Amino acid sequence: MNKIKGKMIFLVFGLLTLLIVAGCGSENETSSDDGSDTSKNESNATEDMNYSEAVDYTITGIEPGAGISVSTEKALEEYDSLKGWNVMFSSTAGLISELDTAIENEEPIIITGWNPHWMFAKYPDLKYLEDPKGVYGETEKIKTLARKGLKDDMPNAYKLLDQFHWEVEDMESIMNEAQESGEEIETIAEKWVKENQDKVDKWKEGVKEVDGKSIELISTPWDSERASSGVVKAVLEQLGYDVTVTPVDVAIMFESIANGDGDATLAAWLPLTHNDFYEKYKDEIDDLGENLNGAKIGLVVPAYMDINSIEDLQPNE
Ligand code: PBE
Repeated sequence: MNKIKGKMIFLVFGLLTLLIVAGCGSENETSSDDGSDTSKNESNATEDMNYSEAVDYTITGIEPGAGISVSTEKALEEYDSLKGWNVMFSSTAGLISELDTAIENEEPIIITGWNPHWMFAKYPDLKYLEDPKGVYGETEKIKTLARKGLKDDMPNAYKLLDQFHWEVEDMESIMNEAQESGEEIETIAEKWVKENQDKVDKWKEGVKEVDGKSIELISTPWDSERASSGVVKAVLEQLGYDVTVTPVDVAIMFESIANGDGDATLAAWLPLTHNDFYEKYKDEIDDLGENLNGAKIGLVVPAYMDINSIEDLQPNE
């Protein structure tokens, strides 16, 4: 796997996005200073407008290469209420730190949010904004994909990957425990495997042990995928495999499974989040189906914000 290439592409992406965001910012700067509107506190509609103004027509996001960031850029095009808005890209850590500050001060904030994630355990009063245009889809599945040929080359690893399926609660228990204890997700994932050997044994049904074969799982940097890759790594190790987990940008993940650089991934969010990538590469990959059902992405706000839908927001005009 060419990690440098992954990083380069990521950097170029980031730089481009910065330029675009900077460009939009300066265009819109002068548009909000015309209002000495005295009727401001009278209706909900005006209150809603204040939220949009108060967040500076900006959605707080994560990495530009994430599926949820791509969907958010589509939302900005599709919703009249998001005309002239910006996305501030950063990382999960950046997003959580902005959210932390906002909640501490009861200030409005609109983030790109997703499940499974511990943000909903740490801040139980978060809510998804309704998405009447369905830009963020409904319930998502997380799928396992393998390179073509893995089935013949490593039938036992393939069978294990094919039989790996768990519940949202399983994944969340690992993420929450890691977040609360401050330990690495991979450490908690290993522990989870030992403590849930009954579930693990079902995935291993009919799978034979091997002697030191190497396998590379391609993953993404998010906690949900650190949990699933950590768990499957530990199980494959029980079976005698030598396992590498390589976290990359979503685009690189799909590319490397398609061209055979990586063996498999447990990290494809579909039918919507990673659909652009899936469509591009689907003929060159082996789709092993879902490993988890019940994921979700969307725009998320603290419950103290008195809005329910993306359409309650106001364009930046
Ligand atoms: N996520 C978590 C990723 C997939 C896993 C929703 C932030 C994304 O591509 O958007």
